Amino acid sequence: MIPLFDSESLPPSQEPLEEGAVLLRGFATSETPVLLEEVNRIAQVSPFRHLVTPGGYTMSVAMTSCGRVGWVSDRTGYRYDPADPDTGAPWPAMPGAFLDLAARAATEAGFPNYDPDACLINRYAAGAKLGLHQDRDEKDAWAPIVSVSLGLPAVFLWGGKRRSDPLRRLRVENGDVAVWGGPARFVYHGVAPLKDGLHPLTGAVRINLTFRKVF
Ligand code: MD3
Ligand code: FE
Repeated sequence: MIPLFDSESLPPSQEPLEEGAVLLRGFATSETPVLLEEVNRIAQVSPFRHLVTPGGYTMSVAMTSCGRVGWVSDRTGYRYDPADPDTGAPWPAMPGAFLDLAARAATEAGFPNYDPDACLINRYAAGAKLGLHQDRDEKDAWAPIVSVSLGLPAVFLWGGKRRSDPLRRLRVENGDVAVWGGPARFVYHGVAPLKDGLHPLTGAVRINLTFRKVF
């Protein structure tokens, strides 16, 4: 098979980003077809939707969740909710393949015994982006966020502890896993607007899984 994106054919490698943060390139490449099947099953129960921010903007990224709680936003604020507000039902359970991958990646990054409560699933079409933010609604301020990239490549914008800190740009692609915890947990980050493209597994989109220890 001829890889569409060069680094998908490279062996896995570890790239330290800063203390508490590491990019595990290719860590999940062999698992991505199974992960995407699970995403599709989840989305049949809790469909992707464009959430509205408290400020009244509709997000360009479409989202769903699985696990004990899901991340939601509306005009009243954002929160983790045990029910999907669109269906009224609990979120789909976290698949075993998700938990297993997240725990292995966290261990590799120096965070053993990782047991996330939630996985937020983000879907990016061409032009979709995620503005600079911190993830700070989770109780455990040391436990990492584990991010798994699926499908089209993207550019992470990754700054420092202050919003005004300079940004680095980090290209990530199908099968790359990033882990941010401990001293790197409250780093400002975002995703640059997705470039058009076609990926054999996802077509015209990028999917990102972010695992969180919420409680
Ligand atoms: C966490 N999603 O859902 S994490 C999010 O590609 C989110 O959809 C990104 O940020 C996405 O909240 C993937 C990227 C990231 C980068 C730097 C971080 C997460 C980080 C630094 C500290 C903590
Ligand atoms: Fe985030």
